[in-house]
Amino acid sequence: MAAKKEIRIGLIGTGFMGRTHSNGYKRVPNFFPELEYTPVLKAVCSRNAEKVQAFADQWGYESIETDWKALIARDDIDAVDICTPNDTHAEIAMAAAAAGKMILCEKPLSRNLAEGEKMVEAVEKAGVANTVWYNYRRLPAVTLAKQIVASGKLGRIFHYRANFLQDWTINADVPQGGTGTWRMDVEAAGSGVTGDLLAHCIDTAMWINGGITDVSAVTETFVKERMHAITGKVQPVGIDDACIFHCHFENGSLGLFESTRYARGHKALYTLEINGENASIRWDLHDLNRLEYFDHRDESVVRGWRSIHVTDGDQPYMDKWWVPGLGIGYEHGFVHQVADFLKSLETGEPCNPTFKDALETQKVCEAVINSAKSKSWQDTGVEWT
Ligand code: SOE
Repeated sequence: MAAKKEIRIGLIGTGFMGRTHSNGYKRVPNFFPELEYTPVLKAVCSRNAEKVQAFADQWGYESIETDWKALIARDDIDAVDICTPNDTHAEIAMAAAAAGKMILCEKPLSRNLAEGEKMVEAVEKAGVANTVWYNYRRLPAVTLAKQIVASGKLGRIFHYRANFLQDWTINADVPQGGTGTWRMDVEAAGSGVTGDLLAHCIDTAMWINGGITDVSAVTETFVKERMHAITGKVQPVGIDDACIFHCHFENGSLGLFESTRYARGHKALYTLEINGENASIRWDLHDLNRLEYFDHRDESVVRGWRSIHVTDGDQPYMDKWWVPGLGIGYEHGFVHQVADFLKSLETGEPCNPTFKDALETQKVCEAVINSAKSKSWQDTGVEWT
């Protein structure tokens, strides 16, 4: 077998996403042995030397850095993976692009559109491979949903509906800012559920159903003040705790989206449903290997919702895993993204969503926040190809 070409990874950030991405890099060589490229866990970076060393030992990184600029300056790093809070994405990505590194950036691309635009400009000017980790696209049932819609089985699409519900911030004692709770701080995160959770739903929606042209949104911040974990002061909360918006898609269908961190009992309930003139599909993250499908053209005596267990080798990604009937999990979306990224280096095709694609999601997020503030419909300016 020909020797593999190495892609030497420099990971920045050792939180939840640092772990999911590292797991992706580690699994790929075993399950995608045909790829020309293989990831090498060269260095991991985080500010605390002791903690980052423990992370390196646990995940098998060869070395550590405590300053991301030092990591980017290294000649033995080919690709920089950004897993740090949103307020650092732009600075790190622009420096990495200037240094000629490939970039894999955790979602959302940026805190806002202006930052995102600079990031897109930077990677395009540098001509470096880039991708954004919108991981749910690469769960087999979601990829299958995309393929079914693209095949035309649903006919004309009327409705796209998505929810992303959580309940972890109901307690007013949850602080804002700092490790683990930076998502609560508007300075670090850019927005609340809109950028953190609805961004996933928007990315999947536009991928499957095309561009979102205009939006009308309401947001709410239920707990108005929280202590800041870094300053220790009680400060106004600037993020949206909940957001509901409706919209038009370019194809004439209507969209309805809801996200909140105040839905008691829901930890990460991402659901989507698409209704077309002939057929409908729906999916639920809590039962992620299943895609439900209803086809009105079925003979009436057997017509009904089919529950498709997406575990067959003919279905997306499933030839890589076990045998039909045996499902996979949340973490596999990240494994698939690593594999697709490496494959894109072989083919020269972009690994979607690229920074440019993710900027379109950013445009919708920005229009949603502006709509809620101005209590008016907002055009998104999305250019979806
Ligand atoms: C927030 O709790 C969060 O971890 C998001 O940041 C992720 O993107 C989402 O996939 C799960 O929930």
